[in-house]
Amino acid sequence: MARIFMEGFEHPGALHPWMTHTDGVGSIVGGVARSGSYALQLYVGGATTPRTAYINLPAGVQREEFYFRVAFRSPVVTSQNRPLLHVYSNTGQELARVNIYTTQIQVVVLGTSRIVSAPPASLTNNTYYLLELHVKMGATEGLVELRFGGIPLGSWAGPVQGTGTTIARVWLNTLASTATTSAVDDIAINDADGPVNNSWCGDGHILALRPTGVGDASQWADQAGNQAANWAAVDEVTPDNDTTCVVAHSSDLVDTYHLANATLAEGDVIKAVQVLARARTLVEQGDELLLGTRLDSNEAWSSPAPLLLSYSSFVSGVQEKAAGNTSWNLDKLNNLQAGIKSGNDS
Ligand SMILES: [Ca+2]
Ligand SMILES: [Ca+2]
Repeated sequence: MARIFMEGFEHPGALHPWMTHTDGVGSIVGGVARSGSYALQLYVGGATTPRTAYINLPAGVQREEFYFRVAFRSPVVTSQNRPLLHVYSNTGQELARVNIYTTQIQVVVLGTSRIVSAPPASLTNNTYYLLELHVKMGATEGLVELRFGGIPLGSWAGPVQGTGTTIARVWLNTLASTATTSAVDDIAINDADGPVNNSWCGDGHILALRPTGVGDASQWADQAGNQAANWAAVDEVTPDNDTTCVVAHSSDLVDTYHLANATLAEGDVIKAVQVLARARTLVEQGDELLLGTRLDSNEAWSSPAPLLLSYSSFVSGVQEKAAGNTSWNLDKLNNLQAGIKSGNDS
């Protein structure tokens, strides 16, 4: 593990795996993206309760140390305290919180203000900024470090433990009280392990490449029977669930799809690839789905994931290396096929 999570919010209408606070705001919208076409919007809309969205990290990827990255923009950067990012332990305790003010950024560690810094430049409304936070738990030798736009803004060493043992939940808060153009995008989490992506996430853009053609395998069926090919049933931007979809009625059936070509700027590098799909089981909860990639004749599949009766989002493991443990490049990315495989039929 190293890059354990990334989210570009390129699936409008499908917030999962992000969950909203019980007062329920948080939607994937166009027009305010930093990368791709969509971003997560959080706003209050006249109420006073802060709006939040959060993810719970599965037990298998919880760690004592993470590097977080979030790009955020707000129409109303004011002198008022705007909590942006919260990091919680597995006992539900807030380990660290980043507050944004017009001229100040503050990190609160276990309830006490530990880092206070001016931003490198005064914050401008409706402009994206990159915020990174390093949290290392420790009863006495914990560490919290803050970067803004890639520039170190402060650190604090001391107890970062509380009652928990791992970092288990990430919250995002609204930055706006009334306007609707606040947004977050390009979220990434690295742990400290592995040969790559094992430290600060740095700048980065998360792009979606959707199916554009049939791949080497086409064993699923076009459920509606009204598409030119399987890939055309799974290429839409806003998921239409059962309206157009592919279906498998037995295990080990594979569909792979060629993807739209990516465009990179000079000097861009590809750090990781992940396959995302929306899926459900038709009959019995517990049927499984695998997600993977095919590059030339090399396939890489994630572990089987159990499906629910209603649609939800699934992601493959993050593939930091291409076939043969080689680095990704544009040629490999543009030859890559995304795949689905039916798992056990429970
Ligand atoms: Ca995006
Ligand atoms: Ca579809």
